[in-house]
Amino acid sequence: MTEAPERYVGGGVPGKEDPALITGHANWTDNIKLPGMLHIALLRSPFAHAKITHLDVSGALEQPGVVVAFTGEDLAGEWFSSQRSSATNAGNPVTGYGLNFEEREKQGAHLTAIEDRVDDEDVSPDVLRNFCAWPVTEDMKTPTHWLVARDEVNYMGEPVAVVVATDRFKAQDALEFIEVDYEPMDVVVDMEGALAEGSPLVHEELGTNKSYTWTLENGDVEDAFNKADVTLKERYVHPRLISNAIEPRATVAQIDPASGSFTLYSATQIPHILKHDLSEACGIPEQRLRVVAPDVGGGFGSKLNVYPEEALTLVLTRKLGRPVKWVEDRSENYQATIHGRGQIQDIEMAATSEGKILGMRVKLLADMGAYFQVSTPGIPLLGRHLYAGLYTFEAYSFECSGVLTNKTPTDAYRGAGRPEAAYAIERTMDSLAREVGLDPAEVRRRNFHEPFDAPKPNPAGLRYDSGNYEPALDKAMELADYQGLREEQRRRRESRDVKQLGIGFSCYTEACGMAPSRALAEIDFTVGGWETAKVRMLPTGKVEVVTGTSPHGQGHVTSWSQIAADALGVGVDDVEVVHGDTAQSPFGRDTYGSRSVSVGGSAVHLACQRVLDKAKKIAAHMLEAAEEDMEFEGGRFSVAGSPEQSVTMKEVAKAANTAHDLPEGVEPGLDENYFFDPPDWVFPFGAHICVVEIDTETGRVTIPKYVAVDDCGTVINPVIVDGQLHGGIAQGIAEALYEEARYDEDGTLTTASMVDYMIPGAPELPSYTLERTVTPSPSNPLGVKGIGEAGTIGAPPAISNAVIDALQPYGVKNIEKPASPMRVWEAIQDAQGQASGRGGDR
Ligand code: MCN
Repeated sequence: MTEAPERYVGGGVPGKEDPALITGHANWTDNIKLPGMLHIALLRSPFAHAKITHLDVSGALEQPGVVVAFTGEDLAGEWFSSQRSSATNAGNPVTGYGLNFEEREKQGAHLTAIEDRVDDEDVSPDVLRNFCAWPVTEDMKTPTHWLVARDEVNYMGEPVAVVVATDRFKAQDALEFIEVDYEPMDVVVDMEGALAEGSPLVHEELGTNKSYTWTLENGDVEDAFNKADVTLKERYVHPRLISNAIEPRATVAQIDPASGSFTLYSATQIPHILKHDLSEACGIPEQRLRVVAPDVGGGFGSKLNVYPEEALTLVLTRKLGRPVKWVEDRSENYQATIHGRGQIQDIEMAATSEGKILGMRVKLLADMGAYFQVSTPGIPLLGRHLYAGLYTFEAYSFECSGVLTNKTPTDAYRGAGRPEAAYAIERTMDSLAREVGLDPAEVRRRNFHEPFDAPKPNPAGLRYDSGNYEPALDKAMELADYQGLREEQRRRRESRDVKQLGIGFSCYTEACGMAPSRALAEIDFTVGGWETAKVRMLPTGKVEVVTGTSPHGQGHVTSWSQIAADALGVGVDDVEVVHGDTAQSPFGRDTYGSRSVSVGGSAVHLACQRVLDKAKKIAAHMLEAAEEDMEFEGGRFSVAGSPEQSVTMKEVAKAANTAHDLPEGVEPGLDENYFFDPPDWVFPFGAHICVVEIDTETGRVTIPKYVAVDDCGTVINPVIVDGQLHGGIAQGIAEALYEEARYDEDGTLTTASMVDYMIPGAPELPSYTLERTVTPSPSNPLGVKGIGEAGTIGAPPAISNAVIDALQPYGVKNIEKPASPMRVWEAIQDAQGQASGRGGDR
């Protein structure tokens, strides 16, 4: 056993999983090669809205290496059928379908005839409505979503047909030989247009493009506005974003014909949710489906989903009896993996002339795209209570309408609903500061909640766990040298420097670790908020931690090892962390919403406590002492007052395992489980200050300084936390200055590749100054709050505020995201034009 330091938690233990990931030894889904494996490629619609009038896949069948091809109509009977599971149960699932694969392959036959196709009437409408786990209102309109289109396509990139071949490239090449005719239909792209009288409909059968309207009111908003000295009205538009994980999606499905069991490997964030949903969708008994998330190269929310391709590989392996693989290419990633954001916000604020907020009205339009994925309708609502930010005031109202459009479905992208909320309130705070003539830091201070260490409701009625906001702001201002920056700004303004300086603040909070489960029921989220951990002390004193979380870049192996090593008094390298395989961790709620440390890390800690409690009983028995007299330190139990009477954890583990002499009633083994369902969410917060330099001749924005002081409660691993902030802030900078998924009026994604979709690289990013304050959370035993999304939530408003601040001499009030050189330059030209009476000519 390695010598354990006093405490690992809080130390920068080097990433245990990193060497494999950065030296080419990771096990990506695309590395999986199974004997007899087939590959699929999907024909995708080039139209955003069209009827399929003719579709014939037979041409593809004649191409080299092609085994079979299917239309959506062919596969319609594969989904959501209760009969399907009984068919699978009835002996060999391959022959159960009457498909003798070898024979068909020899004949090169077209397997479109499916004997037991299920009639539409037999398909439960509820499950057919897709994988959506979040019906947000009772009257929400949910489009029917066939995983491969049947007679109509509703966004560019929607799957229309699938080719199965002996290699990926042959499958891809054969797509060209599929005959398909489309009859284009009117396209709905813009949300306000979608809601206008007489707009074409995305889904005729729904009779409207509005899926739902969700409202909330807390306090007397009318009164707040009536008595206000100052009222503000702002509009912010959040373009769609594409998550661009380094590893695109990939999936391999394998059937074991002998047992009728299935294994699905997927580059997913959610193996457990996937297992449940696919078992229902494909009619595979849950106990016969194992889902494995091997090493996963990032997700940023986009892999928190259940996708048609995962279901397709599964039903095709069932049909064909051979392993089936699909690997996404980058253009598919742009068109057919969910997009994030896509909101129009109308924000009103009422305040006194001293800058004290009285009330807020928030009205959103949220772009759902053409169909619902797992959380599509709920994502904008994740921000519903957070538009109040860190501030206290009397009255708040919120309304959000989900709008269907002929575009790729939206869903969670890093922050998911919370960045939009933080952006709106923090931009509005700067507007308020300008309106009442206060420094932006001062206006925030005047509205902060007083420090609190027990749950306290915010103006929207949501309880924050703990908070102390001013120290973070003070620290950030000190690190940024705020006074010095303002002086430098004044100097540049006075000298009409070409490069103007802007200083932007963002004091954000966010909500992580959605819980407890019964509260999720109240917000209609149909999954639980708990997490589980199993901790086993092996006979040699080593430790195995099985977690229900599923890391894809967040370093859980390292963090969970630190937590377990501290709790059990072993070395960090004595702990093995197992994750991402439903056969090893049958229960879990996976990784998203920066929930893993507060819920999953806490579950590890609590399972360790159970191991410790049992070990203590055994140690007391070994030492012939009372259990109450046992002390535990540095991996050793000793008797209080007689430290020489002691046994090590390793000795206890061995005794527990041999079970030769255990106390009466104590079971052998040290193997404990914990399901942790936290009492509440956690609310990290922080203060970010961004300094921008704007070249007023070109509109180019650069960031010479970025300071972030974040508070995520107790820190488990400062190096990982800094890494999460680096990545998160980089994505925030991307959102504020570079990235935007754009569609033309025909619903064609015009930023459909990395050439057109501007992802910033290292040269565009600054070196960050990071600091922390620590306000422990009362919602979990570790006192931790999440950090995985904090940077992405805190950064965009700080950057946009800095851009607007730099352009104050020109009177610019708003520039839509991303503040590209063209937009900034145009705003300057417009302002100058107006100043010289030339306004309105561009
Ligand atoms: N941590 C810590 N101390 C704290 C808080 C967190 O040491 N007080 C550590 C944790 O132990 C964990 C890491 O920071 O190792 C992140 O923990 P947490 O904040 O709980 O977030 P999750 O692990 O649940 O990760 C999800 C979050 C989300 S929602 C997105 S999106 C995201 C993100 O994490 N996507 C990522 N970070 C990402 N990082 C990478 N590399 N790739 C992605 O796709």
